[in-house]
Formats: sequence, C-alpha cells, structure tokens
Amino acid sequence: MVRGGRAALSIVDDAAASPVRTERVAATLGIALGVGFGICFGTGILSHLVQHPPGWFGWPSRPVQLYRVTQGLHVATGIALVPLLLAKLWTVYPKLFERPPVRDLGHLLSRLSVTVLVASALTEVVSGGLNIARWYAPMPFFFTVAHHWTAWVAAGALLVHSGLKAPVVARALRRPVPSGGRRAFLATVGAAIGVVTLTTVGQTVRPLSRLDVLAPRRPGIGPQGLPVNKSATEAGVSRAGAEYRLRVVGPRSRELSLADLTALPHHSAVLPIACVEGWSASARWTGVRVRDLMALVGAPPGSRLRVESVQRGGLYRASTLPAAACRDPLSLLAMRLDGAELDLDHGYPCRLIAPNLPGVMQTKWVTRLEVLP
Ligand SMILES: Nc1nc2c(c(=O)[nH]1)N[C@H]1C(S)=C(S)[C@@H](COP(=O)(O)O)O[C@H]1N2
Ligand SMILES: [Mo]
Repeated sequence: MVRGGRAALSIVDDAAASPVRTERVAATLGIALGVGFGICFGTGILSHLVQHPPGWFGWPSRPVQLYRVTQGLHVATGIALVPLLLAKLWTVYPKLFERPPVRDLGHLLSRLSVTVLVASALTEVVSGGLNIARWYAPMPFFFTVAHHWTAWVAAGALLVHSGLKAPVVARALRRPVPSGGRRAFLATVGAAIGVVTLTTVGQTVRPLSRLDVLAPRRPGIGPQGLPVNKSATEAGVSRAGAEYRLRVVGPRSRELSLADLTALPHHSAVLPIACVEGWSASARWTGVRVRDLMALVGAPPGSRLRVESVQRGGLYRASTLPAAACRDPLSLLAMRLDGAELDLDHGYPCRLIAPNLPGVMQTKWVTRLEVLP
C-alpha cells in the first residue's frame, strides 16, 4: 500500500522520495489550501469594496462587529496559509524536476498555472505578512494595489489548477486514509497551524490576548489602553489649541469651535477599531452624533460625508462615510474615550468612530466635514 501511493507519483525521483509525498497527502493539503484561500480571497475582496465602494455597492452599518470578524478572519486565514503552503510545496517540489519537462499541451498548461499559482500565492502571504509587520521597505510597490490585483491572479490560477487536478484529487480521495508517517505529517501541519493561529489571533479575539506573542500589536497596549497605528508625531500633527475650528460644509455651512462642539448634545457608543492589519479593540466613545452635525448644515437624506484630518499628507488623512453610517445614531465625532479626553495619538480634539467600518476609515484629528450628495 505504501508502494501503491508512491507509485502514483511516478515522477518522484528516488533521492527526493519520502513516504509522505503521496497524491493523497498532496490532495488533502490542496483542499485545505483551497478552502483557506477562498476565505482569504472573499474577505479580502469585501474589505477592498468597503474601502473603495463602486456605485452598486452599499455597505451596511450593522452588525457593528461584522467588519471586525471578516477582517480578523482574513488575517487569521492568511497566517494559517503559511504552514499549509510550505507543507504543500515540500510535498510536491520533486515534480518541479520531472522529465520530460513538457509532455503535451495539457501538461504545459498545468505547469504554467502551477508556476503562476505558486508565485502569486507566495507574493500574497509575504506582502500580507510585511503589511501586518508594517515593514514596507522590502515592497517596491504600493501594498494595497499589489495585494488586491495579485489576489485575482492567484484566484484565476487556482481555478485552473483545481480544474486540472480534480480527477487526481478524486482518485486520491478514494484511496485509504493516510496512515503512519503520512498521518503524522498532516498532524504536524495541523499543529503548526494551531500554533501560529493561537499566538496571533489574540490581536483580535480578546480572551486569547495573553497568548498573542507573535502578532505585532496587542489590544490593551497603547495610550488609554488602545493600540495606535499612526501616532500624532508620525502624522506631523500637534495639539490643537483655542484656534481650532471644525468646518462643516453643506447647504448651510458652519464653523464650530471646541466650545461649540462641547455644547452640542453628546452620546456614547461602545465600538471597535478594526484595523485592516488584523488587530481590533473595543472602547467606549463619547461625542457628537455625525447625523446631528449633518442635520445642522441641512444635509439632504441619503448624503455621504467626507471626513478630513488636519494631517497634511498621508493616505488615511481623509475618508468618505457611506450613507448607512451617516444615518446610524452610533456614528460619532468622538471627543472622549472611556470617559477621558481623547489622547492626542487617538485624534484629539475629535475623531470619527463609526460602526462596521475598517480602522483606516476612522479618521483622527478631524477638522473638516463635507456633505456629499
Ligand atoms: N488622520 C488619520 N487618521 C487615521 C489614520 C491616519 O493615518 N491618519 N490611521 C487609521 C488607522 S489605519 C487605524 S487602524 C486607526 C487607528 O486608530 P487608533 O490610533 O485610535 O487606535 O486610525 C485611523 N485613523
Ligand atoms: Mo489600520
């Protein structure tokens, strides 16, 4: 039986032969990779649509925690794909040296799709990992654009590869379940996934935060017990004084001083910051409702709101709040965090906090709001 499994990979050269390099193991890893990549792809495209919504896409403001879950899943599956990908490459790499290199057109297509798939999958996990680590120097391209388009390339190559390999997978799955060394190998891969998941998922699953030793950021660590992605110093922002004004642009534009803002009705909401990089943390925010500010300037129903920071440059100095979030009574221009004045690193004197949106859209150090039709 051991021989039978081996014989199926007739191309396996004796030097590279190992009892775990069987079609059954390769198929099992392939299915796990397919499922993991599917979740990562779906949640990633969703995150892209939320941040760059085309006309047909409307993103709801509830459930409040939805984006936190989808993006937490995106980063957690992306991390779990690393041991899976390494195990799969180790299982099949002798095929790279098979002779003859090209047998026929189908074989050529298969080898080309595998090459594109391996290259794009590695690009995705490496660029995603560098982004989580906020280490941009090795990436000579703009991360989000490259990560998004490479995902489509990987998805296409994965479809071709799965289609071509379907008969092999079906055949392999009819074989007896792996035994001995093969089962131990798969168990090791499973354990590796367990370890990388448990040591990183605490960045978003609060009860596991104490195990979170590998993720770069831990909820609970930062000013006012909340992590900071971009500090005021990094953003080139200094503390606003009496000269501060919030300009609200709409049919009846207004300018509000800090005293004006403080005099308006304040409300509280418990909402998470859910960073695209996979960490998230909830806090109690207090401030003026976005919809009250929009009503103050006569915004028509269904409007969106552009939110701008005093920060001069930077990709995340402004964001556009979708219509559902503009209407939601939980969307605040927050001035307080867990009962205390906002720390400068959290956006003093005021920051946007809205339900079910990525952290990148929760603009800090807000100075201008503009009603968009
Ligand atoms: N003006 C401005 N606001 C910003 C950012 C920024 O770079 N500039 N970063 C965003 C990102 S990526 C995140 S995750 C959250 C983090 O919020 P915190 O620093 O309060 O934790 O703020 C967002 N608001
Ligand atoms: Mo973020």
